[in-house]
Amino acid sequence: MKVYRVGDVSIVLVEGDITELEADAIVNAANQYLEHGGGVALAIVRKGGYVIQEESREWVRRYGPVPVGGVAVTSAGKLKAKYVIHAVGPVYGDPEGDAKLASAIKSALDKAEELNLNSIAFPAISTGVYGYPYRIAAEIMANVLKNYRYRNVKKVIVCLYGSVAYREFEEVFDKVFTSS
Ligand code: AR6
Repeated sequence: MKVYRVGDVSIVLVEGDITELEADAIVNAANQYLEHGGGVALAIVRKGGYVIQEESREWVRRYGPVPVGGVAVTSAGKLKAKYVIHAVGPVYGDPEGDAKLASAIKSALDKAEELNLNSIAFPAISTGVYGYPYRIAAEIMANVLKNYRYRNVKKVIVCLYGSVAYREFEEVFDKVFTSS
């Protein structure tokens, strides 16, 4: 674990399973249809309960597919969190992908602020099925977290699955958060 600071906000890098974390919201790495069939999405539904999948389908029925770079919110079922914020990242190779990944992260923070939350936990969106290299995803995330205008949010957890992902994010975060 490692803690960085942006003003009075703590950015906490941890290695592990995001479904185990205590935070007001956990972010899911979702697809546009909120069909949680693999990766961290499936882990969230397995642990939190099928109610998360059902509420996700209801969200899509009501509002249509989530745009890439956008978010949707459901309850968190049996998870410790209050909400799951489903963020849709880009597939690696999308020419606008980097901007869309930044947008997905920023939109999740905006939603947390809108819900008046204190803490939020992110996985490494787009670095699994969607193929982003950890390093690029880490640079994009670090820059969004560094420049965001936080209001209520005081703690952002970034949860990496496995030591390879953790080390890559740590290297990038060390650089981005220690330079001014
Ligand atoms: N906790 C934290 N991180 C995890 C966990 C976990 N339990 N499980 C996997 N990861 P992915 P994407 C990491 O594929 O690339 C799904 O099918 C994983 O190692 O979950 O945005 C969705 O439904 C990787 O670093 O998301 C979409 O269709 C990161 O989470 C599609 O995949 C993201 O990997 C989204 O692809």
